[in-house]
Amino acid sequence: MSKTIILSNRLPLQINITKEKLQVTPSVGGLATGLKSFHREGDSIWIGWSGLTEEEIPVNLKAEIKVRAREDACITVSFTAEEMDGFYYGFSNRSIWPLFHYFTEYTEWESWQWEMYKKVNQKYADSVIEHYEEGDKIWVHDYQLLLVPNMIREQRPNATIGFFNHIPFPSYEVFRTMPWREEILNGMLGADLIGFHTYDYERHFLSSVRRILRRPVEFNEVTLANRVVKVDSFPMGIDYEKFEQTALKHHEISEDQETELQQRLNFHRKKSPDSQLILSIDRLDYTKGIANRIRAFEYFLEKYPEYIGKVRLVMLAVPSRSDVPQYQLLKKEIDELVGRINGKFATVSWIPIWYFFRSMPFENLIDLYTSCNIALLTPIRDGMNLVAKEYIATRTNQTGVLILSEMAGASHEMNEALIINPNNFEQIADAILQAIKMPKEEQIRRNTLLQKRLKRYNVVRWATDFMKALDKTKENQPSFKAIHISQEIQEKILTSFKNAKNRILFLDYDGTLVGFEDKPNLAKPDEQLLDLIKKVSKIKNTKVVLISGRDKETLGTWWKALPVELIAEHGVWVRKTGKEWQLNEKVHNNWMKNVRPVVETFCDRTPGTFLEEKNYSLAWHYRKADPELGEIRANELSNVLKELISNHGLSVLEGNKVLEIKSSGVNKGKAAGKVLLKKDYDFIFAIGDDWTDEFLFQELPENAITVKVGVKKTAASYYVEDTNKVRDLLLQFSRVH
Ligand code: ADQ
Repeated sequence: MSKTIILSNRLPLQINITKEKLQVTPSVGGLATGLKSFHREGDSIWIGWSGLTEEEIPVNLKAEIKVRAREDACITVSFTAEEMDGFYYGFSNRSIWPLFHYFTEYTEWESWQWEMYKKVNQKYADSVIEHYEEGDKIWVHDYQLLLVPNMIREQRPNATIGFFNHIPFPSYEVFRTMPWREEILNGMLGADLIGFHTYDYERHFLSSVRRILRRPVEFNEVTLANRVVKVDSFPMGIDYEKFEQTALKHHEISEDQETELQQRLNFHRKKSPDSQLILSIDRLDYTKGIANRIRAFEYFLEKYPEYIGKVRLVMLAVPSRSDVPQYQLLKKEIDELVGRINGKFATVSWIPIWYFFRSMPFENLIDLYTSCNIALLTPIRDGMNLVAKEYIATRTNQTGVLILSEMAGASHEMNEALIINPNNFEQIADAILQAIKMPKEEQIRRNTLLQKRLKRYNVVRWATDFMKALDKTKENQPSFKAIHISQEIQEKILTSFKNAKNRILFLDYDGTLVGFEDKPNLAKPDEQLLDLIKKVSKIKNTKVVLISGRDKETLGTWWKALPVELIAEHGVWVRKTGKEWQLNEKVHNNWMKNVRPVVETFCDRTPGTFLEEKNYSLAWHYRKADPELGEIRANELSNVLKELISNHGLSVLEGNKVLEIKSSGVNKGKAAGKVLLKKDYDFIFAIGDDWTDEFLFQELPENAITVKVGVKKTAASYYVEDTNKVRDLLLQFSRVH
């Protein structure tokens, strides 16, 4: 039976060795906590790092670790300390993490760390391959493994691969600063489905793909040479029931069963019943805005001194990544801040901040969530922030106020919280005041709505939705009617080529025989291509027709010496083999004087675009423009032109990064039809890459072999990936005879 392979940097369990004995504890952190429930309920295995380096594992415990992990359907991957240093503490946490959270001043670019990142990603990918069976689904998680999807794809081209990014994806302007940006994007695009927490992250990613890789992006789909990758947002939920049920039980336990922490909390509550506890929980990370939060709390006490002695900040910070210098500095900064503020405001019976720097067992988290009537979460950037959701889930009597940063992904779904800007102390101080004074009915009203939403979209629903969408990506792929020319199909085509008596080949030029250049005149045929076409056109009873939107002068010059027929400007001109150019259609160009100035204004307003004038058509090229602006302006120009030229027998052709205005009656299909009338061909072949070639595919008789270059919607029967494949196919033709 097929299974799901979950892959993340860390396993949901952390293995430690004390006195030669294994100790297994659950891992802390959003990903592990969230995904654990999905893993438990489904048929899946989880591959990841155990938390111990190879050096730390005594030989006699190696097997035991594997067995222990297997009990929880986990598979360990092991790394040396050096690998972890470069991959995890290095590139993951000194390059990607700060960059993706907009802390560009903290980013380091060390090529040895990048090399280690690649190496370790490859190890993870290899481990997946080792456990992969046909039909399995692979779900890769987070920023440490950005290269893995494509590494798996290279070894298992048909695998179903999903990728989810748990942290923000930064705007293009920030992402572009990364030295290995192409590699990172291509790595992620190895997946069939890429998920983010919010639409903004999705938008930023697509924008980077479009601008950096210059890949076509339509809505939320990226078209690659032979696949389409879907990108979507799936806001991660929590195991709502677990938090709700534990909180309900927590309220029922007798005093003597309470934890020590709960007893202390109760003691303080009894001593001053009007006092308020403000909770703050995070990993100790500079993105979480912990220092800002403390300063804002200080500002609150200064602005509203009547609350001195009545409000307390309960701050829990989990140690994290302590091998990275910024985290050590942050620890120092927080220690000092807490010390300074406690020193400044403390009275004999009250201190303003209770600070815990440690990981806490689950029941203590519940003690805190249920005992604090305000939660203050002020990240500067946060992919989602699950603590906000956990806090709301534990408020079983619906009281309590959540103050949440607008920079957390969770703020998009939690509008009923008090949403603040983490850099605006004034606003935070006022939000604390508002929270303290908020009537119970209002708290209940807000939390009821929040709880309803969080309960419905819990972590299992999140994971199920992602997996369903992943299945759909495979269903959607064959919606391209065209079939890929495999080795087997190629053989069949070659056989009918060989057996035919009269052959004709219609070949588009740009994007088919040659790749695109920034300027059209740079895409001249190279020697290898000229040689190849010469060979094919010399085969007996074989006619080669180059059919293009290009002007007759350029085509004529480039293909002067070859025995091929040329069709220029989409069919306006024909040059039979060895003859002069002839007008093929009755067209006029007196409309150009009215249309040219309109196109010119678009050239002026859109840097990188230019106008190409042909004899009977005008083409506006926007390949070199900023991709997003180019698309917007192309759409705008197309609409303007359609209005301008209506009833003039003209049409606007939308080609590959070009808009062309020409006579309506002229197209490649019509031109090819005329050529076919002259002779009875028993092998008709046509190949092209863009929209203008669709006329050709549609017009040709049913038995014609029509081939699209690239994966796009098409009327052609077959497709090949790129121009290299086209040349390869032509080479095979030339070798048949
Ligand atoms: P994190 O940055 O780890 O996750 P978060 O989403 O808040 O942040 O999750 C923290 C988790 O750790 C929570 O489940 C919480 O209960 C637990 N936790 C916190 N303090 C603890 C303590 N002292 N002891 C024990 N457990 C503690 C990353 C991204 C987030 C994203 C998640 C999930 O940075 O933005 O929400 O992944 O995608």
